[in-house]
Amino acid sequence: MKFFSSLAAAASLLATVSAHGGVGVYTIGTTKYQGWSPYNSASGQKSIQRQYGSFNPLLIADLGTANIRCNNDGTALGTGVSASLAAGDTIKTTWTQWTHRPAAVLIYMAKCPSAGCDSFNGAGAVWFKIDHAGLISGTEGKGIWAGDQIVDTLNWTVTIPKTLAPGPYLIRHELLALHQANNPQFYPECAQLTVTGSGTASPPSSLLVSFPGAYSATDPGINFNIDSTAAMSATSYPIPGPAVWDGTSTGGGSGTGSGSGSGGDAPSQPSQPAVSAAPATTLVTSAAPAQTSALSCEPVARYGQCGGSNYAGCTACASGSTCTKNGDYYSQCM
Ligand SMILES: *[C@@H]1O[C@H](CO)[C@@H](O)[C@H](O)[C@H]1NC(C)=O
Ligand SMILES: [Cu+2]
Repeated sequence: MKFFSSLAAAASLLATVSAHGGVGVYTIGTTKYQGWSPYNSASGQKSIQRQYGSFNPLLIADLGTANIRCNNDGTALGTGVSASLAAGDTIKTTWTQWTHRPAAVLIYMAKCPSAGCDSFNGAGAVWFKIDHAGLISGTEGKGIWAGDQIVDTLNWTVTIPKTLAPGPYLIRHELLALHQANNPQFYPECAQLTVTGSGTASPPSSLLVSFPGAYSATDPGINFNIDSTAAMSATSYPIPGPAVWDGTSTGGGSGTGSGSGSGGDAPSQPSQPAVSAAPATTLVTSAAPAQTSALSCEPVARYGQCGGSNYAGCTACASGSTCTKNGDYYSQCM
């Protein structure tokens, strides 16, 4: 029954990877920077993105570990590459894949030592939040989340505060998936930036947090049950971590708190395109059904896995998408 066993293997592999993703590309102006390829050998890879090991989520049990900083390995150092941009510029991140609609987007930065980010592991109360978005409209249980935009477009755009003092910074993009009751999934990833410009601002110490440390398993946005009765009527979601730094209050000031756990829900940036409630299947365009009849397997839907050296499933993509290599171990219909 080789057919069935390989089908089952393919199905379980798909179940493992299809839901998760990482930032595959950072776009700054017209320049695209490739993210780390977690399914490729680390040896010889160069990326502005810090090394990580898989598309799998971190869980509550990982909150106290350094992995929560920049995924696993959370203390891995840089590979000598950083992206230059001016304060006030935007960064668009494109995830490789994403299927969890109830999810928050949280974006942090940390100033690196003046020598650069390469040898800085991000430890200490150095992180400040520059953007976050959670529930966009409706109720927690049935509403539209920031994760809907990631599912529908795979993109998020953030603006570097234009008052930010120049220098080397890490930027940490995090997706927080909330689809499982009381079992949040964290997908943090870090990249190295060189910020230019004539800004002089830095956030006050009251808004600086550390990873681990910024989140607690008891934070209401983390100890969260999307299936609860309360979630069916609650129209705001308490995003974990500090308030977003608006770029005006500056460091060295009168910070008093620890900076963590305020659950600040500052308005998210208005620059994001509106998200719609359309199901993910609308992304699969149905153009020419021509060659499918010649295939002996069911074509893989967009964003599904279609190749990789340990992959045993169908290598054809549904019409409208093409199989795109993302390292030797992972190809995806895009
Ligand atoms: C997402 O960003 C990529 C890369 O810039 C772009 O090609 C694509 O059109 C964007 N998708 C949407 C839906 O905006
Ligand atoms: Cu997932």
